[in-house]
Amino acid sequence: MAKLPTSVDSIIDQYGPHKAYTPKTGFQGVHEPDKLVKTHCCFCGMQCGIQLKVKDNKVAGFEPWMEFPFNEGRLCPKGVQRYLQNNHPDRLLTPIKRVEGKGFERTSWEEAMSKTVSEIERIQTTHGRDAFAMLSGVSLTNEKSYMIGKFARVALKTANLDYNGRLCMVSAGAGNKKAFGLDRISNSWEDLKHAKVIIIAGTNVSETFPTLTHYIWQARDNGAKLIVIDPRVTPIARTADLHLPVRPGGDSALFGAMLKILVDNDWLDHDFIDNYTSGFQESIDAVKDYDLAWAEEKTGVPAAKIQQAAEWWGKAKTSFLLHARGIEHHSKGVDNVLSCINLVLATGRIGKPYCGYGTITGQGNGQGGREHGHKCDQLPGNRDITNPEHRKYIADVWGIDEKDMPGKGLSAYEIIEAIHRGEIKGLITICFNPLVSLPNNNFVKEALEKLEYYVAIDFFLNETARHADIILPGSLHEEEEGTVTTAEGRVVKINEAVTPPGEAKRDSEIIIDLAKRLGAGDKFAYSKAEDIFNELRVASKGGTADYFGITYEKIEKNMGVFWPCPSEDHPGTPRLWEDKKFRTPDERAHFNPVPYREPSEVVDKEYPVVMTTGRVVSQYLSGSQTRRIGKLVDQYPEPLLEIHPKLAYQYGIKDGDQVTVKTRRGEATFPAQIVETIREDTVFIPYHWGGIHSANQLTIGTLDPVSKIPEFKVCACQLVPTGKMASVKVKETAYQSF
Ligand SMILES: Nc1nc2c(c(=O)[nH]1)N[C@H]1C(S)=C(S)[C@@H](COP(=O)(O)OP(=O)(O)OC[C@H]3O[C@@H](n4cnc5c(=O)[nH]c(N)nc54)[C@H](O)[C@@H]3O)O[C@H]1N2
Ligand SMILES: Nc1nc2c(c(=O)[nH]1)N[C@H]1C(S)=C(S)[C@@H](COP(=O)(O)OP(=O)(O)OC[C@H]3O[C@@H](n4cnc5c(=O)[nH]c(N)nc54)[C@H](O)[C@@H]3O)O[C@H]1N2
Ligand code: SF4
Ligand SMILES: [Mo]
Repeated sequence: MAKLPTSVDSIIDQYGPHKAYTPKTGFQGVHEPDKLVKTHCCFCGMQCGIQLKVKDNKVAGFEPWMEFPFNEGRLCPKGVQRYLQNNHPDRLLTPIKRVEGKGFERTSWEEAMSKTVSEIERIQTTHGRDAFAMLSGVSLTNEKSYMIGKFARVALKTANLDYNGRLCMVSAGAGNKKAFGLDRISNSWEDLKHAKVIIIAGTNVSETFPTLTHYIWQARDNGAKLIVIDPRVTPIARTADLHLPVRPGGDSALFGAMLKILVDNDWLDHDFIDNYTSGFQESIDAVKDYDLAWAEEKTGVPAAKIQQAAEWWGKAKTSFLLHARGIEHHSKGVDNVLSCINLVLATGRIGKPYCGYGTITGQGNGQGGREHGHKCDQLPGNRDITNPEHRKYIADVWGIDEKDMPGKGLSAYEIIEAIHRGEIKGLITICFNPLVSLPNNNFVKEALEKLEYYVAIDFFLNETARHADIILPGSLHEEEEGTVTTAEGRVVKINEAVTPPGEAKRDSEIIIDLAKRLGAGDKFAYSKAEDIFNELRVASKGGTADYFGITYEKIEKNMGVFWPCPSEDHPGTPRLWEDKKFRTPDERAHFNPVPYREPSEVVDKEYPVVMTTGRVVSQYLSGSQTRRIGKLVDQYPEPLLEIHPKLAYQYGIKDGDQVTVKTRRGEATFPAQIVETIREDTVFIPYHWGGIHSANQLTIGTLDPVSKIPEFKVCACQLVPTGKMASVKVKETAYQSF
């Protein structure tokens, strides 16, 4: 046995700063920190509070932040490991450039930036301004999101800016805007604890929002009935009173049939419908033929279960309906969302204590990042880039002529399609890994290879950036101050714990430098993050996402402020719609008729199995961050194909066998994990890997016509057992409960 080291320094010498471990202090307790910095987790939309331990300008561990009201110190496996990125050996420390035949070489900032600017100018002069596009991401703070929206329109002067939320919350956003005129969950999580019926549709909360399960369990302790709608018996479904194992793509039929049951039994809030909504009659006309037999056939859910769900929902005194990507990642994602909202409006359970509705926002700043002009059709405050008044207001804030502001651009996947067609020639990406995360990624790869110039800003060399000409080393979450808006609409403060290592720079410094070099320096004269936030406050003023009354001081004092917050003396709005004045033009909440549509690809003789994709607890998004963290990799090292024993038997597949999955887009091979927790006609593959392990080689690029979200959650596939065993030992279960 190796001799145990005796001092902290020798432990660090022997194992490296993050491997240091003593039985007494634990894995991360070795360093006596120089300081503890209160901030938030860099991963999902829960934005759990955490304290980072800083030693010698490095994040060396963490402590729980017990006082932060949402998570009260609780963290999930990703949250407790996130600190391992800061000093990771893969961290990009200098700009690098691709040299044909040689791979990547170190370059100077001056060369990297001047090359980038000259290529932007060359491409835009030759092919027009919109031939240079930008793709961004909402792991970035509100300040960076806002600034990137302004950068694209004022400095780069392109219409083609979009973001990774296009793959995430846009169906919910479009549904919310149609129905309520505003895009935010209606209540804070506190209200969830006291709701008597909770529907959770298409979200594996225990793995994707682990700290939220505490609230659901508290509701159950308080007597709530829990209904889970998912093709898999997810960990939360195992604790549910009712599980509806919907066939992927069937949700709007299910919700339509439930609406019909509410109407047939008069489980309706007539006062609310008559006085505060519009469009009820058209919506119920659209579902008049959706009887239980039809719904059972379309959804694969037994009629009795649909009836039971409708009855519990219909008779509930208080309720909460939550959904996430399971119902939104569809070519009818917006329809699915609207069919949920119809159930909420029919029973009038919104804008009251313990009665709430909303999507669970995915990425760390998925909420704030979708409000302040990061999207191809949007300006700050969730304003509309095609609306003349909105354009004028923002042009004035930015000090530009409204006529010089570009119009609506292409959405994320459409940008890739335009690159493929040769119309877009140049690209900047920041905080996005589209080669792993977009559907049909063989097509995405072809597109990337056609670019004349591509520059990526990231702290790791992700799969997409490998196609870049230049990569600029940006900053981690803990390396720049700012704010993010959590999934419940609470604006919280991200505090800088350390400065970027080596020659890496803060993301905002890189953007500001580029803006200066493109001749727009005077519009980006910020000296600190708070300057950007104060401009954002003014830009959002009067918009639906109004942050005007939020200041850094107020956030710190109250541990977050819920928007809308229109003035400095306003306390913020944890619960929306108490005044029943919706933000639609007629101030009513809108029902929307939802006629049922099939998914864009349905099973047939050639492709007889339904394929769906999603997440596991220990990996995050494209995996570029979590696939570098050893313990998370150990927990789930490679994607497994979840398959029901009956379907496996039909193909002669045994647990651990390698199975090739083929779709009309491509094929990939995965070890089978035989589980009884999935529908017999459906297989599930997590998508956090690139290259030959990527589930997105198989998925379909069909977009929702309104939200432009890709149909990640359903396509048709063939299964071909290869007769080989898996290369790694298959874990006993993909789930971990909390
Ligand atoms: N561990 C982990 N946590 C994360 C993330 C992560 O990558 N890893 N990402 C964050 C982000 S950005 C997001 S968007 C969220 C996503 O959070 P979720 O939406 O909870 O995650 P998914 O796994 O994409 O999908 C959820 C569920 O949808 C089900 N499903 C598939 N098809 C259908 C369908 O047609 N109808 C219904 N009703 N259900 C269906 C799947 O079986 C799956 O259990 O998670 C956030 N949190
Ligand atoms: N098949 C399938 N595909 C999916 C999904 C699915 O369920 N199924 N889900 C979709 C969803 S919901 C989402 S949100 C997308 C996400 O897809 P992506 O946005 O492509 O995934 P990320 O892993 O977040 O990629 C972000 C990159 O940003 C970098 N990054 C993170 N934080 C920062 C920062 O502060 N600054 C800088 N400069 N860089 C940063 C990371 O290192 C990483 O390389 O994937 C989508 N793709
Ligand atoms: S639940 Fe989300 S925010 Fe909280 S620790 Fe886990 S990944 Fe981080
Ligand atoms: Mo997401």
